[in-house]
Amino acid sequence: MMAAPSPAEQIRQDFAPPQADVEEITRAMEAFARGHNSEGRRVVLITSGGTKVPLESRTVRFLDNFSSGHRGATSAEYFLQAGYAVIFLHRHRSMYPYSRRYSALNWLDVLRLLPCSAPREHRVEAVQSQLPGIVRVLQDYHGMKESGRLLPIEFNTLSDYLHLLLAAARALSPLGSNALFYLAAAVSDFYIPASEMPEHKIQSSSGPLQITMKMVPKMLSPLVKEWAPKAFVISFKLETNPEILIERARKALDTYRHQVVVANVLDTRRSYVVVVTSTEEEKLSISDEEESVGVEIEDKIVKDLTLRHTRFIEGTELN
Ligand code: PAZ
Repeated sequence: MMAAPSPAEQIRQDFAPPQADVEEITRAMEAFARGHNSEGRRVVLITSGGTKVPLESRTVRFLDNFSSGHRGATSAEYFLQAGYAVIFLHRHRSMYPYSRRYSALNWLDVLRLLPCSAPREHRVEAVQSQLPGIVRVLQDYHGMKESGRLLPIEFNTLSDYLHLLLAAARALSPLGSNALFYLAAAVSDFYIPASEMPEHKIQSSSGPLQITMKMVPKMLSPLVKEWAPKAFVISFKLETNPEILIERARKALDTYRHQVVVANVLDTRRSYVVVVTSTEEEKLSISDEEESVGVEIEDKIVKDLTLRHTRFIEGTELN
């Protein structure tokens, strides 16, 4: 009997070649990680946003999910604030650190034309009252850019995501326990192998659609065991039923043997999470009062996790 392919082989065999230039991005991630590590800085890989699973190879239709990328983009800001260098692996057009605060704006409503003295010339001005907190945000954004501590990398499809996660794990592996994986993206559990996917648009004239999807290989298992075995790894678990949340988070910890699962429920994910480890369940929440003054749950999550990461590096946090 033939052995089942490893997740890395399954990705190469079953998925369309990535649209992203994985080799070039890998070199950029390696140089980024090496450079910051040599300056004594920890490096976090944040995954963020949902994934798009094509149903046809010349894709007209795809399966998507709800994730906006808010968790990943917001957490990236707090990791930068905590002194980390951040590789931000995010879905194209999902939320982005700093600009995420204004993602609901229509820019044309924020900009105003000012007449100039020269005929037919105009200047453009932003209406500051429509951009709450913009001065501070601009200062933080430009400060972060000058520091060179954010490496943004985009993915479009599930295939891109899987190839880039593998590449990122290999780039961060040499950092040992100084590397942190913060896997907040909502990744599809199902896909159609490239060899079974129709090339052209599925015709509605053929009647109701029945599709069979395969399980996406679980990347956490080889990540923890082979690709970056010394790193501090945090996965997220989302459920809609609060009653099974902790049990599912514990199951993930037992299966993959990584350090932390951050458990959250769809409807309450902005104000309540549980940080689950093999020995603890730490509940983090945002009160109405905190919310009214702009406190964000990601601030608490990142504070909690960076402390655990320090203890992990020092060997005082349970592995
Ligand atoms: O991206 P977002 O801010 O809208 O949502 C965040 C989240 C719920 C996707 C994240 O916290 C999470 O739980 N990610 C893992 C989802 C899962 O695969 O279980």
